[in-house]
Amino acid sequence: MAPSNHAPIPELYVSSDSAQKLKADAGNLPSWDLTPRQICDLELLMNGGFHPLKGFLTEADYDGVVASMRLADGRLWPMPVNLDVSEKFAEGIEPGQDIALRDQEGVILAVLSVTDKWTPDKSREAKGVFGADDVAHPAVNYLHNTAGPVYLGGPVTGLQPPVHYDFKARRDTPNELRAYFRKLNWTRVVAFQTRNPLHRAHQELTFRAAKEAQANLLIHPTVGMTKPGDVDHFTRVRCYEAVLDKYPAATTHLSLLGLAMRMGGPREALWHSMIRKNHGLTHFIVGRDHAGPGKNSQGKDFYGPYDAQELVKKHAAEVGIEVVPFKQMVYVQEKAQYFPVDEVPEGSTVLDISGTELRRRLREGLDIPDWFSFPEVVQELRRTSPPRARQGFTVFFTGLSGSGKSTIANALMVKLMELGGRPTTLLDGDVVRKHLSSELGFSKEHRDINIKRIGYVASEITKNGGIAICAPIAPYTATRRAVREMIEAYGAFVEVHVATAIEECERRDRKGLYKLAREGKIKEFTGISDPYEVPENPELRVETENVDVDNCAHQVILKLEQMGLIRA
Ligand code: PPS
Repeated sequence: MAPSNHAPIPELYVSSDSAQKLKADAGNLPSWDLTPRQICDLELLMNGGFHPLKGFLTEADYDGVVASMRLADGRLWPMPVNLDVSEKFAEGIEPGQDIALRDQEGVILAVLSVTDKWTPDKSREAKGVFGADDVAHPAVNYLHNTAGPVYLGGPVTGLQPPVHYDFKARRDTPNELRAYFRKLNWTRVVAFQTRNPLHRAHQELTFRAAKEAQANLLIHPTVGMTKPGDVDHFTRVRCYEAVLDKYPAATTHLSLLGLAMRMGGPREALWHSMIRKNHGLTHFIVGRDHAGPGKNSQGKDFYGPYDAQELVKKHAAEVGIEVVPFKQMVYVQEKAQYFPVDEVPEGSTVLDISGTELRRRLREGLDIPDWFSFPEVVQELRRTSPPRARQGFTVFFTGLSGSGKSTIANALMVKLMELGGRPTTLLDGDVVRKHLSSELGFSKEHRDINIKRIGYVASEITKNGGIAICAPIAPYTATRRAVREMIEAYGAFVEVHVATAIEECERRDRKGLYKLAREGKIKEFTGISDPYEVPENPELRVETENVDVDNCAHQVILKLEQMGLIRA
């Protein structure tokens, strides 16, 4: 258990003199450039947020955590915190060696003394930790498609915290929060974890929780990494600041937590409660579907709505924090007031706006009523989420060589330019290969790099309010999904499968490439000697046989209209 709430928690930092010396020496060590998620994890390791961990998990600790939420010595820890690296980097590292951990600018933040190196069974990890090996779960998708294949474990020596340029004054380490509570003599403090903007239901819930626990309130939003597609943290923090004056200043504090969430439901909720204990909290609110990842690939919820509450309650004594469980809050029209869903007076009218419905209203520029949120919050959200018809988006054509992608993409581009309103860029397969990817071939690795480059450029165009039309073959589902995630952070991603059959592409053979591929003169040719994974759920599938180009492009225009992206 963490030390009592007002005593300092152990950190992994050395003194600044030692840090200077270690940094000078670490210049010669092999160094690993940390990913954004690893930077979040490292910060919480170093500042005691992940107490009792003293570094990245060893293999024995990892095995225990995956199987039964326990470190090798039996202490509770529900979430793997690993340093995942590439095979290439791992080849040169042996246990017993130190490595420098650098941020994305190359600054050394810590030294890892490697004690363990292993290749994890990621399916076992997915099933054990997240309950299913299903990439519809964001953390499972991350595990399989982003995390490196080899894990390094061992103790960490902290040299300096990662630098943050935003909201500096609102970020607190566990010891800073503990000192703050000590100074104000706050002996009971309840934490509210959130990855969403605060609306009236949240305010009501937090008021009630503080009252129930007879405690002060810490609004403790996660600003590290949250679920793909969430409102970005800059907007959210502006929203939190906008409503802070609606809370009693003497008993409420706002602090930002740089945690990288996994959306792991019950295990994640338990993890959150331990992190809060480390930050000096005495109570922790767990609401409905805490850290829920959404639906699985069968369209069902990964976890029950109150599973998280149950698991946190079960371990609360061991963690040393009290759970304040909450049912979903809903608005009762007749009473003009919020109630927990199980306390609604009989026969009354319940109003609620789901997250999906809120996004729809923002997208379509529709009314968001005062009973739901605060005008200041809605104004902030509208600033960053203008209606869809004013947002950027990406149309991503995929299909075999010669399927007609480029021709349809060109026609679409002209039609969109006729409509006007947004700058439009065409990233055609051949053109990209000439300008962006001229050094790449057609191995899986090179194709993936090529598509991710296209995705990156398209995401920048989308972010800045333009239209990107992409037309590569993009044969792999996982890569297309990665691009979708990159783009959906900023606007819509419209996948269009140009479903021309291989026989027809080969019959057309406009560039004579199929003939060469059949003769073995072009290797790894998609559809002949290399795979094409057909998209399962594209936004649109167009057939090109016996349909002219104009008609195909028009189908895309209709789809864009239907999605509210253009007003033709
Ligand atoms: S990928 O897989 O998405 O990276 O491919 P892409 O960048 O779209 O490039 C496809 C164009 O390159 C030509 N070409 C090949 N295609 C597939 N396989 C092999 N081995 C190959 N070698 C060259 C081909 O002209 C493709 O253009 P399109 O417009 O698709 O016909």
